[in-house]
Amino acid sequence: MTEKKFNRFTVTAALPYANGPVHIGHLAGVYVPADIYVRYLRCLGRDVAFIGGSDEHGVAITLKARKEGKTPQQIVDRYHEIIKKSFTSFGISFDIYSRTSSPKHHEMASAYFDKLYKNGVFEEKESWNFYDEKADQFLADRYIKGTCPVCSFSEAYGDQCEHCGSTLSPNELIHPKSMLSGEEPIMKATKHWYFPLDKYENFLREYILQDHTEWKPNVSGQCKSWLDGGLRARPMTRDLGWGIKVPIKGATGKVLYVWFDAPIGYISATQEWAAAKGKNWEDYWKKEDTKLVHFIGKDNIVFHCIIFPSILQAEGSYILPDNVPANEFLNLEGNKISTSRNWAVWLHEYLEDFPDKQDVLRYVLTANAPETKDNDFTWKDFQTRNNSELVAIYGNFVNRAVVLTHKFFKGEVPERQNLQKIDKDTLEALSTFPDRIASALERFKFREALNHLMDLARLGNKYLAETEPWKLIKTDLERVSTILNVSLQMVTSLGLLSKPFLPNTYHKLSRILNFGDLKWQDAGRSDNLKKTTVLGPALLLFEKIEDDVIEAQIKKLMDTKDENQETAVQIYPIKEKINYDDFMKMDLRVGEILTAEPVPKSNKLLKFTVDTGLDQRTIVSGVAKYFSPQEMVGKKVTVLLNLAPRKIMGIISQGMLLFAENEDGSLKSVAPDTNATNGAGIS
Ligand code: B3M
Ligand code: ZN
Repeated sequence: MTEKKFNRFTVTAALPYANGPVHIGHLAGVYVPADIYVRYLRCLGRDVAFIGGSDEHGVAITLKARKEGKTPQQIVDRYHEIIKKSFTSFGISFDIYSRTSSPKHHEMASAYFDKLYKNGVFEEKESWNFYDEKADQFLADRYIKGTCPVCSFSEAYGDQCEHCGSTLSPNELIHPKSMLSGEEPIMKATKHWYFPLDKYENFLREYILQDHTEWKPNVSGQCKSWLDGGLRARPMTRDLGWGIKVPIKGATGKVLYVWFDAPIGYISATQEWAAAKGKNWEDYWKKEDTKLVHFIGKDNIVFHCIIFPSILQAEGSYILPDNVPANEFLNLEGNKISTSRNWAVWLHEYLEDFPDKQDVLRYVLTANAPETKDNDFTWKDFQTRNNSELVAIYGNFVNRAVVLTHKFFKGEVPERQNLQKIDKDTLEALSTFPDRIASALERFKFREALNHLMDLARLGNKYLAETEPWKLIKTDLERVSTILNVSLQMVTSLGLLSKPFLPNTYHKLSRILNFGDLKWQDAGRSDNLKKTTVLGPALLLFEKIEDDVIEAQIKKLMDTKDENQETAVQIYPIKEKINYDDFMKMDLRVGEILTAEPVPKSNKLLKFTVDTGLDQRTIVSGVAKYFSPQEMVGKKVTVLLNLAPRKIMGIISQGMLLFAENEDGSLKSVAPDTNATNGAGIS
């Protein structure tokens, strides 16, 4: 397939929810790769719009507001500023960082909805939802809590049990309660406007699986499983007070679904930016020669590859995303990053603890990026990469070439003559780096591109190690002159090619080498630095990070874990008293696992066939994180036999297996010893 020629680039980065600060997981997953890509495009002189902003609607923000006794607007005002400031300080070079609570966005998103409505795109449907009579409002899934039907965790949300990870719907909860009034909610009819996603299956199959075979496998794979799982119409309105009012009659008290309005935020932000720059925003969203790229985390793939393109297609005048190079997740010290448990390295705190070390974190998060699978960030790895790679390879090479030039040639770039084979081979190798790096960047392979950059620094160190100019100074100054000239040509290209990855380091090198107006296109040449050039002072590019600094960061994190441990145990205060008869209603038996298998589209559930001594039945448990199917087969278990059957991920689960939860959240099976017979009663 011939590579399409683009004259313009619209690059978006996922709009972070304005209900908390940004952490290294966001940076690794979305913002650092996006920023590298746009800086690279700008190095090529391309016409780029880099669009960002805060996502300020949705239930999560209203929950945060309730928890803090603030209004949603106060919450988003606070975090929008914190996020925007930390992106700016870190060097994420948005052309605009807007926000979806802006009047401009409200106007754009409701006009977009209205156009689809008038074109008859939506299906109006009535559904039954939980309603809190005391609070006089419908309840979003997250506003309902109850007992999980899978693991009996008493604090499960209406959409998900955070304990066993099961995806739930509110009517599966046992004893649901409204988080607004604490009362048991009633079911009440409500009307919503559904986008007929099912009608876009053929379009999506062609758009994703035929027209864009170049998409990352983790992205197209997830899209294919969504398509194969069958698409269904999805409501694009919600019964919520906070959000963009639905601009049609009969929709009082309803707002646009956050995932309808937020991606349109990319468009409204572009309109805002273009107006300020005297540009035409439609060039960036409606011209076929514009390449639209969305940088996101894997949890946003369905919204950016399935729903948003269908909504764009339904309107008919927009281009479609040309690529969505989603990254996987970054974990922290072996655990999932968690905002609620404060298990994170916050960007604004990093900037306080490591002033002027933005490039170090950019480097580590790129070198360790979760591009194809989840990856882990550890502070030891951060220290090792800084000390063994940035200091010992990159900084060491630059420093030796510059210091020796100052020492032996008063800082003047010496001339090159009588090239030997090693000089010619090295300059030949130098000329290959720009294409190697550009090719990787064009394919969104940022780890690979950064590794090529470091290979250039490794080549420089190897060249100096093999030519040892410091030993020739007394005997062959001409040779030293040539060696340092070759080295400085390499340092110049290293600087030019570093600009997308390590912008601060690029600026330092441009001051050291005075290569002011050289461009990306000059990188790889052997004649960039002229003999007349006088070098600036040898600035320190990177400094060693000592053990005590890292130990302090690890301690800070582990203290958070200890706090969580305490709360983890407190999560289960003793439940309300019951009488003997209540207990005797439960029919607990000894059972045995006959078969075990994962549940499709869930990484938390296992489906068992259990021999209960009375029958063989299917039971679904949220234990996949702690047990493999293989290790469960043959295990004796305790079964709650007479729990009403529940439909979980489409599977009828007839009963429940009992597990004990350790302080760290891990589960252990509760089982009689092996000689108890299947069906034996437990009381
Ligand atoms: N606010 C980010 C998230 O899911 C979500 C992205 C919107 S991009 C239009 O955490
Ligand atoms: Zn559960």
